[in-house]
Amino acid sequence: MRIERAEVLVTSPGRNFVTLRITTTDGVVGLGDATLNGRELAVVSYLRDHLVPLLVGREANDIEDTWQYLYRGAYWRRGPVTMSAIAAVDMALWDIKGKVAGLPVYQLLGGRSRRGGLAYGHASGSTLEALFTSVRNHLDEGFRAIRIQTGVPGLKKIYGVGGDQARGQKYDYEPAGRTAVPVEEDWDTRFYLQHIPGVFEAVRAEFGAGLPLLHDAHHRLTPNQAAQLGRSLEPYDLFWLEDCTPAENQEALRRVRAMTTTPLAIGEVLNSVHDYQTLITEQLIDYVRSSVTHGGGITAMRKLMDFAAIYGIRSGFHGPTDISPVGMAAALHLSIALHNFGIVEYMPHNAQTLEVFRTGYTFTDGLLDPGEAPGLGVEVDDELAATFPYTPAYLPVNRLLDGTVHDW
Ligand code: EZ4
Ligand code: CO
Repeated sequence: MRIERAEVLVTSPGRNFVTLRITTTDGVVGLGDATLNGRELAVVSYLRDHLVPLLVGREANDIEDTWQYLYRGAYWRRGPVTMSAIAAVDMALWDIKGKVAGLPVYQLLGGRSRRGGLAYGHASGSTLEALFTSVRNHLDEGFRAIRIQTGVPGLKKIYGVGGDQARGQKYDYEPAGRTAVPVEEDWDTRFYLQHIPGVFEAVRAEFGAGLPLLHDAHHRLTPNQAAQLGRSLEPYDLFWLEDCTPAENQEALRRVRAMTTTPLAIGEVLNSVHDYQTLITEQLIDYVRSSVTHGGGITAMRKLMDFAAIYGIRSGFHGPTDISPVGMAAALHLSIALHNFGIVEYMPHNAQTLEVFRTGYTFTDGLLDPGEAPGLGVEVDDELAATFPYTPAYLPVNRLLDGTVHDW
């Protein structure tokens, strides 16, 4: 069974998604997600101009060989563009293998390790009252673990805070703005560090000790600041503190780790096992945060998670709306199969996206399940996809109050 055709679909049903579709000589179709938020067309070119011509005629069954051929064969290794493109090929080939076998992909990865994957939702509010409303909405929707992000007095617009909701409203946080240049947000670490412990104290007082709570510092702190935050949050028993320092400096986590028992997750911007080598071997983190979409696909993420398992480190795959339903499905098949699964992020896509991508995964009693359809279990509606053309959109840029560019 050879690869006959590979096409790159770009669609923007509310936000941009890049999908690779591979068709075999037997007429089997596989889908892969290659969405890289704010740099989508770079991956489109990598796929269309450089990978598709290499794929046509290759044996569709040989996933590992194709992965190595694309990774080592490029000479230029790693990086988000390369790894997202390889991920899409990898997912599409697993999708095909599952369809040919008549099995969901998780069965090919060793079968089920649990009933479902614990998912967390992302609650936010500009004020405590708005945050509580958002938490209640998530609890009503069935979430059993919740990430908490809030406005900070003195700052206008910061990471992770969407429009305030009324009770019963669906959450619609979308960081990428459909603007020609990025919107700018502001930041002051002192204001933030002074405010956040009180937020968690209030959330615990309102919602009790049992609810798993998470928080994302979005790469903004120094190791000392991260250690201070981790210590000040210890009384509130976080499930994790995410991306506390810029992820590319693995050694920075040594100091944070030595100073606090708050569990640490890192890596949504990392895309290779080598980015985690020190983090894993020195046990500096508790959760691997990469997505299957940006981490080189199921093949690469399985190896990374098996490496992490030896050190007692678990998965916490990135699952924002900029991971397409195809990428989400791939993450769920892997999550359900891994022994060292921890939690998975779930930010439901909007209705238009779920018309373009018909999914088979389910969310019940706080748990996500990839479903039993052969392959990944996601189909794309071409004609509908084509009615949503690519629209430039960018993640925000962040500045300190004096105008200095800071990590967003
Ligand atoms: O900034 O998905 O944990 N989630 C996050 C996200 C990321 C965006 C980047 O595309 O930090 O909101
Ligand atoms: Co994050």
